[in-house]
Amino acid sequence: MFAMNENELNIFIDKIRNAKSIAIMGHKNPDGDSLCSVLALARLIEINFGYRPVCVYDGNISDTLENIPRRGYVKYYGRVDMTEPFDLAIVVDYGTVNHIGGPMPILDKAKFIVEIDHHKNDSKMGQLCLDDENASAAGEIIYNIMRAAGWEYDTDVASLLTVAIITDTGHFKFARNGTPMRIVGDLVDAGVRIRALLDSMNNRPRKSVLTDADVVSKTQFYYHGRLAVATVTKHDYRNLDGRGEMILNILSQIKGVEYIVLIKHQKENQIGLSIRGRMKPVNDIAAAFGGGGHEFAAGAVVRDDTPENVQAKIVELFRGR
Ligand SMILES: [Mn+2]
Repeated sequence: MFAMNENELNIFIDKIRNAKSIAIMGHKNPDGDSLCSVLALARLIEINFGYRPVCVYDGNISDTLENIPRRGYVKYYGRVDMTEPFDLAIVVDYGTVNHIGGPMPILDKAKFIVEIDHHKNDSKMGQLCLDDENASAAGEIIYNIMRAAGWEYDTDVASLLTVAIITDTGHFKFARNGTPMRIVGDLVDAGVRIRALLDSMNNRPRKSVLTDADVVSKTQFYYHGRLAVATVTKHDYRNLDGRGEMILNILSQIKGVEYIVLIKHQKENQIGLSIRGRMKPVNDIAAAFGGGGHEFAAGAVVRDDTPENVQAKIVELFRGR
């Protein structure tokens, strides 16, 4: 397990203890790790320091996260008074400064910034960085801080950290080592009702799930079934939940499929592309459309083109692979 730097931890504790106002935020359109890490840290501060920090977000929160504990404690940035500087701003799981969005004025004015992140980032914004690139989730770092500091916690904290870790590791599939499993094992022993917690995330609107199923049923296959291309029409796009992760998931379960492309007609003159390779890289395909991402999961935004045209280009790019 990652060894928390005692000196840094003491500075963090000191900053919390002496702050009269604290704001905590993650990245825009928060995912399970970002949102739950923010709420877990806020609850830990409340329990251990008797002070409730302000939790802020920008963008949309997925329906799957509507039932997480303490969901009501995170506020849309437009409803937060950002005129007065906060003594302490804590930014969790943010990636890079471009992903902060609306709450940025809080960071511009804050008297002190602490960051807690597991993303690789060459221009850090924290004056104190409790980062760990080997952590599988920001929730894992929060857990390590909690343990190293000997903080008290409750079932809400334990449940939030569990959701953070399980979602960011894709139910442990992307775990970088055994630590996330050990932490969740510990949290379950501490009282997390894992079955009820995960079931509470089955909360998508019917329309959204049925749209996914409809898009999947119209998938086209190329190169002896190795390439699957699905398209979300402009009409269906508004029913899509998030990036269409479920569609990509279902198609990746098909025997023989090696590459999956989802073409999303987001609006007039804008097409989003999600590209996945099951075991082979696809980031060069995204780059051909001016996009990027990870080796096996990449994307792009295409302007001034039709979905039919984009599909034809994609099929050509995969020729010979
Ligand atoms: Mn994360």
